[in-house]
Amino acid sequence: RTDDAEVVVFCVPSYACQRRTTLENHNTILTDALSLLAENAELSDQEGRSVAFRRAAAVMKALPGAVTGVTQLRGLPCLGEHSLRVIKDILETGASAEVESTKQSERYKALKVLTGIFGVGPKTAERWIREGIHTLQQLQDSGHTLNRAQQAGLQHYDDLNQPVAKAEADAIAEVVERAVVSVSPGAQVTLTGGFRRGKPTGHDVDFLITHPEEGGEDGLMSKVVSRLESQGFLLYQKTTRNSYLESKDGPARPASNMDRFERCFSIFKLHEDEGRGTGHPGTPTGNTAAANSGSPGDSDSRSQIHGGEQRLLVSGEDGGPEETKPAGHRPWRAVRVDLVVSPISQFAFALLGWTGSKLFERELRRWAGHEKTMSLSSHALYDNKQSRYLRATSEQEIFAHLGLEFIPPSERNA
Ligand code: DCP
Ligand code: MG
Repeated sequence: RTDDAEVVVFCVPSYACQRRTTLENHNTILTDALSLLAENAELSDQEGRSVAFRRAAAVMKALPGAVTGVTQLRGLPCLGEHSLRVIKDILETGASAEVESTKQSERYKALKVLTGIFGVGPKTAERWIREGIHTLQQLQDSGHTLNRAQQAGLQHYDDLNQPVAKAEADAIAEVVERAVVSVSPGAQVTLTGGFRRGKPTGHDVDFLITHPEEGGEDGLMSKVVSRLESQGFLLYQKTTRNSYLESKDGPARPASNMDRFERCFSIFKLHEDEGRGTGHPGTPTGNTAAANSGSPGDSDSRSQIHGGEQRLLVSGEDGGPEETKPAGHRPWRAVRVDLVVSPISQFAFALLGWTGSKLFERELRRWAGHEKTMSLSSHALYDNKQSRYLRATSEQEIFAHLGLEFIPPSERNA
């Protein structure tokens, strides 16, 4: 009882969208552990479990200080029995046996390796694992036919599993902006996703494109993609049409949180000299490139089956003088880039929906549905009681409609 009086008891609201979660995390050991269990559950098609662990991790991320004992957690939301046990084990013994054994399990490792291939989701990975495929080499030897995305994913495996730095995102932003403005002078490009939240790195770069005149965005995506393609910036791209108003076109689609904007999933070819005002798009300058050493994508771990990239190097296709470059060096790297086009009337919703984090988005929708009887998507906010759409031209207005305090992007890192 005397101990209790001195314990700092934390207190946070239960929805992540009611909290300010910065990148400053005082409990990384606990959140890494819970996130790993969340990831493992997600990869194993156990969504409920995954979300429970993610919510628990998000609560720990939002705490203003490091947790030292379980008594501090009394009354905190979203900490189920399982998450509490993991936290307790770590606080008391320094580790969680469940987390450690998951991390070391063949199944988890194989799921990570295989879903690390762009174009491979948990279901495909699971199927391959059941056939005994655990490594990239085994996958190649299996003779499985890979689709175009997966082939590109395999070809650029190392690059795409290398975090993207903010400076690289900025360089790509310049290229994308130039392309967008050249095909539609009034159009606007916004960096979204993790980089808009202030993250120093990301797994991809996300852009939202719009035009100040409603309808001005029509046909924009295909023009931008053609432009980037003709400039040699796209190693891979797949564009999906806007299907928001097209449900009559095909069989009824399953209910999904996926939004229906025109979207381009791409793999970008980022040149070392891009974004520094020296390079001309699509014409890699070998000499400039050769003068630079150690590109972020130039890791020594390039191994196993990634012969595709190596062979390009040997051919000297992008190269400067061979003898001035270390073996295996090439002046570009592959980066995942997502482009989304939204009409201006939906821009605020699209911006809010594409800024994340994923859990923050999920919690916003849960708040809207459960606490406000509203439906929020990346297109609109519908008030089910008033039976009408609520307009908004800024994120601030959307938070206000939802009865939430405005949380800026840098505090949406739940
Ligand atoms: N998003 C979403 N639903 C999808 C895809 C994305 O709500 N089906 C939103 C939430 C994400 C944002 O878009 O925060 C961008 O998606 P990413 O997967 O790129 O996530 P982040 O940018 O947050 O993370 P990372 O830094 O790993 O790229
Ligand atoms: Mg992203």
